[in-house]
Amino acid sequence: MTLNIGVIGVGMIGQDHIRRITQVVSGARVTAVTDVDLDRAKAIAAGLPSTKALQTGQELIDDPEVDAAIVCSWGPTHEEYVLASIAAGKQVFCEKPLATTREACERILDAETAAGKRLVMVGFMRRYDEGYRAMKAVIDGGEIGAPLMFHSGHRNPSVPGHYTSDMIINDTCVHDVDVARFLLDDEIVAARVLTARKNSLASEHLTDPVLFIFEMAGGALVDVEASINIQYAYDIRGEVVGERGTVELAETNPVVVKGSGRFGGRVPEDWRERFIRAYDTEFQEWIDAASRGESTGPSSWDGYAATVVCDAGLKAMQSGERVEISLREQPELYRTTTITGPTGTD
Ligand code: NAD
Ligand code: ISE
Repeated sequence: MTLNIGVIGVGMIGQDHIRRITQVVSGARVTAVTDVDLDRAKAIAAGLPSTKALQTGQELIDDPEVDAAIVCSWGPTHEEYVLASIAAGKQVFCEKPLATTREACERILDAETAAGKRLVMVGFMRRYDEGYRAMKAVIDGGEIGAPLMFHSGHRNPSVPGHYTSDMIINDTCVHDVDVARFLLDDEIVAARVLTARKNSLASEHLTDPVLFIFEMAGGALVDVEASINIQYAYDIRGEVVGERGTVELAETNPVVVKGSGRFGGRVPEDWRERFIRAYDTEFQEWIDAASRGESTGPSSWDGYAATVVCDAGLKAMQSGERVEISLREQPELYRTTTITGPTGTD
């Protein structure tokens, strides 16, 4: 079976996912696209075989030639399209964030729970990265003992002009929030944010860098060093310290070059390069599951938890205080697939 996909929002990552679906992974084709910038949607459709440009996201979701939707529009618009996909009974892949408020995420949880089956996957692609998957296998295998701390580094060389002061938490650190829950298989119960001396290369309105600290329900601590103007490269770091050992992400460069009395290798330029294989795997697994009418990977619950933690992080950044976090009771629908891994389906 070939899965017919409709793409809502054909900006930077929407176009990258279209390239991936049409040129890299198998089992799917893009039959429809839409964007508030309709000219952009038409231009993208014109470059693809048998793809139409539709006026609205709702029209795309209702289209009989769309089996499943991908939401790559701006964060505040995600809720509407995810809810419409659930109402239509169609599988939907939603780029992060699932939605921008706790209330919006709860409306999605309610709708999906009422539908009685998982239909939503959230684009937390780090769960598909070989490095993070290998770290998780070591932790779950018990070799390093119970995890005590997770040190995460998320360094962006620069950020686009529209990036606002909140985004270091809810656009950038949201990935560290999800990967902490994934690696440690636990929920986050409190957060605080410390700000360092400001990077003089950051725009006036941005706070950069920050240390976002989480307390996990089981007592482990997580620190996320987030930088958004580090200049030299896109550098993602991670180390879990256990009771009797550690596991950390290796460098991603395939070779080490030695010369002129030095050694070194490439550090990725941006998130597209760093996580290229993770996005490919993420899409292949989503397409395979959606073709069977199933959902896989990070769920609405994971999207909800990440949004709630980021809200708390923003409060902590503004107040300088420790902020406690509570989630609603987890519906049964999410209990078998949450946190423990991206491969479980239901
Ligand atoms: P972008 O601005 O390049 O593209 C967004 C597109 O959505 C634009 O073409 C815009 O016109 C369109 N759009 C906005 N509102 C719309 C609506 N209501 N209906 C239809 N189209 C609409 O942004 P981007 O960088 O591609 O980011 C898009 C989403 O992907 C965001 O949620 C972002 O957080 C997420 N993202 C995820 C990753 C990741 O690593 N997983 C990386 C980058 C972006
Ligand atoms: C971007 O939106 C992403 O999702 C990237 O993965 C992240 O590293 C970056 O900081 C965000 O702005």
